[in-house]
Amino acid sequence: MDDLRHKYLDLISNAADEGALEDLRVQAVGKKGEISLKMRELGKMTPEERQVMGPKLNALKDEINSALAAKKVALADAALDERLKGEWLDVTLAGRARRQGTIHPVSQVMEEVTAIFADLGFSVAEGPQIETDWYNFDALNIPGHHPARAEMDTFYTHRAEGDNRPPHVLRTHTSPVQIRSMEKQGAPIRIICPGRVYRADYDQTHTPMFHQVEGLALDKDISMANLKWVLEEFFSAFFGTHVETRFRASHFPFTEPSAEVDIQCEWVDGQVKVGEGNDWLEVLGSGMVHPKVLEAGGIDPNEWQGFAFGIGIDRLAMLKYGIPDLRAFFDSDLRWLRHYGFASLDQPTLHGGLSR
Ligand code: 2NL
Repeated sequence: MDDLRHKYLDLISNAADEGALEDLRVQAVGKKGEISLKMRELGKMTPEERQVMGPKLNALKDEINSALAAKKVALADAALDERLKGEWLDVTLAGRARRQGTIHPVSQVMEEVTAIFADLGFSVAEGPQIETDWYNFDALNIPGHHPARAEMDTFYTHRAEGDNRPPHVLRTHTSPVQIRSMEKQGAPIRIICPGRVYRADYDQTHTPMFHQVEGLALDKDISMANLKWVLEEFFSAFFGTHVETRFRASHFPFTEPSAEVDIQCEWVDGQVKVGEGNDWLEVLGSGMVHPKVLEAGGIDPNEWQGFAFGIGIDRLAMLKYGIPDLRAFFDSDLRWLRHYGFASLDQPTLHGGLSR
């Protein structure tokens, strides 16, 4: 009995893993194990022998089972310790530095423009970039033979062969958003419509996609005088200095009368400076909304009138932030974006002087 006891307690304490431990269990207390065989021999003993040997064998079996169970727990603990050592990780270490992205000058200027016009009582309206030719042209009093409709300027979508409906177009201005807004909310209305527009044109100063913001104000008695005040207020806030405007008579199909608007500027060392000075820079088109356009938007031109204007956001960004080349705007060159981009938390507010 003592030999058996020492043998198995030794083997158990030296078992290397759970597999070895299971082999030992089978070998000692399994059905055909050494201890089990001894217990079977009890039957051949005298009752007196049995009375002594029975309890001793039972006690030995219990002791071995306990040793097996204790060793199993010890092995599992050791395995866990080993894993924890290998997988240990210092969660208090500083993270790997990652470069922050920047806000594109176009996005920055859109936010600035939106903030200024919000202060003047205009809300923002948005609409689809793929339009029907009615919203993009007809509703704006641009007839079928007008040069703006010429294939070279407008991107047309594809129609299946035999489908003779007029194709959709990539909007060439954000005016369709204003037609949709007039239809939806009627007059009075004061909105600006910023967004992407598309024209088939690519050179030093034109990209096939660019950004525009149009404005629309309709009420009972809105005049060109209100337009001039709103635009001077806008440019002065945007450039952070008093800016005079000059209106020159012009022509657009969607306004009557129409005016092109110049802002006061000055050339210093080959660079244009807005405000002050005696030079003029053309920056936008505007006018009183044409009665036919009001009608297209479901508004009675005998009751309502107002102004509209359109201005290029990309060029505003170039002017304000001294960016020389328009095409670089859309190259996604990270060096350019880091140089001309804005910190994401440096958002424009009127009380913060818009930026910087
Ligand atoms: C430009 C400047 C302009 C408008 C856009 C407009 C929109 C509606 C009605 C009337 Cl819904 N006008 N927008 C007005 C004048 C000029 O864009 O230089 N365009 C060629």
